[in-house]
Amino acid sequence: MGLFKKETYLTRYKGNPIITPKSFPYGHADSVMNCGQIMHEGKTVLLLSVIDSAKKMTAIFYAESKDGINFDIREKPLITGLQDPRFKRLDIHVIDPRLTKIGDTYYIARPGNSESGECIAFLYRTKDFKEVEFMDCIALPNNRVPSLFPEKINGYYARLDRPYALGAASEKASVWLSYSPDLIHWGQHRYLWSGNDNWNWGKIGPTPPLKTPKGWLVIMHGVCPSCDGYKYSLGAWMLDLNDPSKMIGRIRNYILTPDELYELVGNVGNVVFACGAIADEDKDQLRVYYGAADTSICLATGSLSRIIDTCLNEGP
Ligand code: BMA
Repeated sequence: MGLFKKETYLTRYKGNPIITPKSFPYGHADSVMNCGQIMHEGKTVLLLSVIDSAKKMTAIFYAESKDGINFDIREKPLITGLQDPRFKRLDIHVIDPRLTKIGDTYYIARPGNSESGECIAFLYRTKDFKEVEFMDCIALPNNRVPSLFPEKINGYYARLDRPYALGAASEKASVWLSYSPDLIHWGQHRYLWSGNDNWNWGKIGPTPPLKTPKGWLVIMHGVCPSCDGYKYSLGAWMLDLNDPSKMIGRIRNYILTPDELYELVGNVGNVVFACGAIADEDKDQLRVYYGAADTSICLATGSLSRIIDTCLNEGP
């Protein structure tokens, strides 16, 4: 065993990337990237962020797959920029959807543009991924990663987010927990964590927590600034089931970091970015569909129990 031990919590699918701008069937796209993800009627559903920079066009497209590898993308976008008089600034930030099922309803939270600042958070709901209803703006600027829990906790809806990270490494970007009686009005805010490992000290961001018997598993991104920009990696945390303000474990190392050419080079190089993950408990498998270099979609899988147990063994 050498000094530099290789730890592989997630293994890349050998056919990566699985969706690229070139394979996008409906006209030109610069990026088909960061996606919400969930199982729906036995199929894997991805909500894709699609960007055409020349036209300043961003939209979220629905894709589904029976085998989790080959996806059919629906032609009509599921979500486009808001045309709502209450939000007057051009809404061109229709990316990074985070998807959570609560009861029989799917909720989609995404960043949007407001007249007062860069990013606010918009919430939508749907039961069938055909009709989507815009609910409201659920966070003040600059908060772009609202991640809903899949059930109420102690009678309240719950979410993780990261307020006030303006992107600069000097901003301390911490993750907070909030509660709500109705998904619109949020309060009881609790500080959770700021990144302080060498791969995530610049900025961190959560994804919708996955319920496991041992706690809430949260896949997060972490940013390490360098003289050449930022490096985005992925990590894992465990939160207490009854009181998710208590972190009960986290893997100190990343679980995936840019290493392959399609992660190192692209619209924004050195990026692996997840908006969620899917837990296949019967197979003891965690699937993460992640955006690579802000250009394409890739898949990586790992042992669910190994990730959970490593979090717990390494402690809070
Ligand atoms: C983040 C988000 C992501 C993007 C990442 C890397 O701030 O904007 O959509 O993947 O930066 O560029």
